Amino acid sequence: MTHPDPGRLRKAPENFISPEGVQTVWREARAGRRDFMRAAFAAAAVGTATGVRAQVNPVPADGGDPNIVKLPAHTTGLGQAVVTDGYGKPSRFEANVQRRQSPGLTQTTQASVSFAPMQSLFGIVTPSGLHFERHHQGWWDIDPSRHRLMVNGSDPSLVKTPKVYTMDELMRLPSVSRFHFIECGANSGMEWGNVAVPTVQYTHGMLSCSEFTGVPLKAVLDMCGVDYRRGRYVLAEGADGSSMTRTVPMELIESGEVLLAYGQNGEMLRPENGYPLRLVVPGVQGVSWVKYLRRIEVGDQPYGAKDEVLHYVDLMPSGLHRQYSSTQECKSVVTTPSGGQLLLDRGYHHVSGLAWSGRGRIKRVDVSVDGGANWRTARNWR
Ligand SMILES: Nc1nc2c(c(=O)[nH]1)N[C@H]1C(S)=C(S)[C@@H](COP(=O)(O)O)O[C@H]1N2
Ligand SMILES: [Mo]
Repeated sequence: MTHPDPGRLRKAPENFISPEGVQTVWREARAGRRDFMRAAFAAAAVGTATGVRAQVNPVPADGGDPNIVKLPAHTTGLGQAVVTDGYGKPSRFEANVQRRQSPGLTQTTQASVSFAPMQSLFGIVTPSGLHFERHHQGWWDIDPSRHRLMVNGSDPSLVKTPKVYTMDELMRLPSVSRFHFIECGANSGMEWGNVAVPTVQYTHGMLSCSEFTGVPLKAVLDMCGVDYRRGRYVLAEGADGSSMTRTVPMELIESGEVLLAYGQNGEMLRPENGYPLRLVVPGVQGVSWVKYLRRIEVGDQPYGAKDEVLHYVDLMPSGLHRQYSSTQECKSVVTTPSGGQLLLDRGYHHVSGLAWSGRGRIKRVDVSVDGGANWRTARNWR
């Protein structure tokens, strides 16, 4: 394949807007001027010359690219020692790749959301430190030696032996490691209105994907002697102050896919993502993935918790609300080039993006660059 022209791309504005710029946006948002945000970010995009991703080789007219002929310090000097940093961090040149909150979106930062920088990521895995966050009452770093998971029945006859597990007891059980995406039910809803910041981070950034490690919930319910004939629902309860509780239908658990997860991308869950224990409910909207999971109750009917009958309901075309929304439907998004990025040249541009579905594997993605008149099948990331 030949790449005729260097098709340069300018990064999305959130990668180089100044701290002062963000402050201004916050101030204006507090004053109720949401439209100002769009304008501010657009201005930031125009006002700076930095952020060009690919430089054309700056070969001087008299010849000799200094990037080749002048030996840099890293070629002639001694590098950094091992364990300069006991937990390695990204390059300083990547410091702008951050999860961010949408200025002015929520009143408090504890009941809020941060968006993953989709425009800067590759493949399907979200680095744990960039995973989106959604907290209803702030996050905690809970001492795992004092964390407990209780399993009981809404009625004593539904669970033969109710049990309380320590983390050590759960982590002794046979585990599985699987890649799953998690998406907040509100993700991409911002596109319905006037999204405050028109970049893929803020329109689709409540989506992340990790390799989760944990014990199938089914295995633990089996150990507790659950009556699966009558116990058709489970209530999952978190330990934070938000009283996050969600009903999970037993079919999902019986499929073996629902996990009591403690691992995320090869290490323990991050505190922001539910350390030391969270529920993983593949294909189901994020709110059911209860973090800081402390209790599982088996019941014979749905629970009607606030986060399923009042919040996280879907408005249907009839005007009625659907409760217990659960499956995340098939979606896709182009991450590069995307909102806020600017094509500086005609020529070769790599188009990449993501597709995901709560109903199983994505087999194929078709892409149109002319508004749907023509379609081409995309290459898979593998
Ligand atoms: N205990 C608890 N679990 C929770 C929440 C919460 O606030 N508290 N938020 C839920 C929502 S709405 C979402 S989208 C996901 C977000 O998970 P993350 O913060 O790991 O991205 O966690 C869910 N589980
Ligand atoms: Mo959510």
